[in-house]
Amino acid sequence: MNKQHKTGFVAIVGRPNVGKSTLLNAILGEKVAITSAKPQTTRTNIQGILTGENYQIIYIDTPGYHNAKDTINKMMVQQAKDSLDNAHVIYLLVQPDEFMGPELESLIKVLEKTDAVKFLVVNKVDGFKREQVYDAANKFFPKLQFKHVLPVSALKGNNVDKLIELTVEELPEGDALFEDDEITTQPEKLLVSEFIREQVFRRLKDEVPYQIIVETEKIEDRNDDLMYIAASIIVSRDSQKGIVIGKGGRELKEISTASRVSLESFFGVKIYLELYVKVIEGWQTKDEYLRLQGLY
Ligand code: GDP
Ligand code: K
Ligand code: MG
Repeated sequence: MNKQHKTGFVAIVGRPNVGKSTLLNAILGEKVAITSAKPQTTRTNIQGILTGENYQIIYIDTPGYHNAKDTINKMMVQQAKDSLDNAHVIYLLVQPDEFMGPELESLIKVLEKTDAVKFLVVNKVDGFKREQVYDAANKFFPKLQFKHVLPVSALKGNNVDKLIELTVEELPEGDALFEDDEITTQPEKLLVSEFIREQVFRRLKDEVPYQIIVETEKIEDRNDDLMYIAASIIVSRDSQKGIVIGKGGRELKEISTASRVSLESFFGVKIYLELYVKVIEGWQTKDEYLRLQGLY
């Protein structure tokens, strides 16, 4: 074993919408986790791998910690808890205007029981005054033994390098677990589904995004620079199908175009995307669909 090399796991946890997935993407310099202005965009733990000269960090981006009521949301919160088991370092991500509610209290109680080194990461500093950032740090700091308190902007990339540097210091010695060109462990089909689901989350209002799941049926390399993808947006009711398709098919067309653009930028090839909408009543309670989402 190369004595100088360090390898370890880092879990990114916090309340919904504080910017966990945006931070992971900023750290990797590549989008592997979908993001949106809506809470509960992330449904499963997503692994992102950062390989440096003499280190490898396996990051786990988690669904937001919230008071879950239904099966899928309970599974999402369980994913966040599972991520803590193997973590060497845990980032508790907060934003300056966050208050110390019961959900955060309970997350902190869970964190107290882990042996991992904890960092308090105050995100979105670009949108707040300096005093608000200090206030946030003071509010959360006494609650848990944090090794570092670091203000960052995941969106602008401020202090992200510093965060990585401080993290590497805490990792144990060990060989790399992944090839250096691997940036995520998500299966390709799930990744494609997620990129499409992101556009549904970004474009559609209210409840509909929470009632959909995406199934990628086919991915084929047609030649060196053309990839064919067939996928379906699955809704649970007919009325939702109409909303996803939109007047004269406009909404579906926009979702499809935006998905294609982000998939092309990820894969670096032209994409031919065939996107359908299907109704499957009660997919939320069916194992095969929860598995499709990477739950279980
Ligand atoms: P998650 O639910 O914690 O994974 O949060 P997301 O990464 O999906 O981000 C939620 C929202 O916060 C999105 O609209 C992001 O663009 C926004 N956001 C994330 N990081 C920052 C940041 O550093 N500054 C600002 N202004 N917005 C951010
Ligand atoms: K979000
Ligand atoms: Mg997220």
